Amino acid sequence: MLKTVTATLLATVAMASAAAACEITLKASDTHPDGYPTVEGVRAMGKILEEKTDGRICIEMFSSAQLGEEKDTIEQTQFGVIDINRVSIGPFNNIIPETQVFSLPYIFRSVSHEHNVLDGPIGEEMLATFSDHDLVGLAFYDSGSRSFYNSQHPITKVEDLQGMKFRVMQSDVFVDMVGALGANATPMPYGEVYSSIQTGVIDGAENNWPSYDTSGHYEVAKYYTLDQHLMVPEVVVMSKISFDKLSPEDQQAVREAAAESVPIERELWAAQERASEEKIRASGAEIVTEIDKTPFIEAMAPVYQKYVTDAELQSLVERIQATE
Ligand code: GTR
Repeated sequence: MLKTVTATLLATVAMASAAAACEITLKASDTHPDGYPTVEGVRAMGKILEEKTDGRICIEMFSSAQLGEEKDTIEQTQFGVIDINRVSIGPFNNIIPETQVFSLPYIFRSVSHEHNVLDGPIGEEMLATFSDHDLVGLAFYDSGSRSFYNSQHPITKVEDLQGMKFRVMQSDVFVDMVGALGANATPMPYGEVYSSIQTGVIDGAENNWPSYDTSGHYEVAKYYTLDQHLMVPEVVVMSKISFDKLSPEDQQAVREAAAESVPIERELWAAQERASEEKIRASGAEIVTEIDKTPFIEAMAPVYQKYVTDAELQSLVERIQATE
């Protein structure tokens, strides 16, 4: 008993002194709950950052959209109210045109193709585009591929989507993507999707296995078709206002901590993807795995035409396609 009390006391003292040692606490936001790979990725970044700065700089994670839905948290990050934000690239599309290229359907051929792009010069250039928008792009995290799910019936071909209503992230690219498939898109915040499916405002949405699982959407939309139309990377950004307050050494420590958290998040991601798939399959959801993607890919031509509007974006698309 005494031993337990002593241990608890020691742990409390250790925690208090660790907290006291933090001269700067960076406020971080994520829409996902504790345990989700992106949330734990940023927490790992925080631990690395503490080590690099002898405990002077800490990260406090506000998970489960405690600080708001993604679009609002991006604004708060630009204003310096939130210091670090882990968001999908999608909600940046209407602010930073270059990010639309990473949001084009079927732009990435596979996870390894995506990693090769993100880990190379194109990834660096994409992170740099954030600096014109009061943000500092720090790192990309994995988020697998997104597919359609709905409450009505299994989708086995493009025609099955005709006239259906799908929620998309708040980005014009995704509205046009759904339109090109003959369905109707409703952009809305992630947190409103569950009740919107439940009440029939929309027929479904689209996401990866872990989000389909942890949002509970599979409970109200049990038909999931692995058409894998999108691979939208997650991104960790920092407020430029907060970043500029740090010394050059501390800025470097932040950049390194973010980079070093990438392989950790990737490992967590791979495990979570498997676990979520297993759980959802066991839940009785109807999964369409075998699907001819060619008609889906072909239907996306107008989306490329509309968004790849100048020579610069065209060259970016070509460089991505030419990456191994
Ligand atoms: C998830 C992503 C979130 C959020 C969500 C959405 O896959 O991790 O950041 O963008 O999708 O659909 O809103």
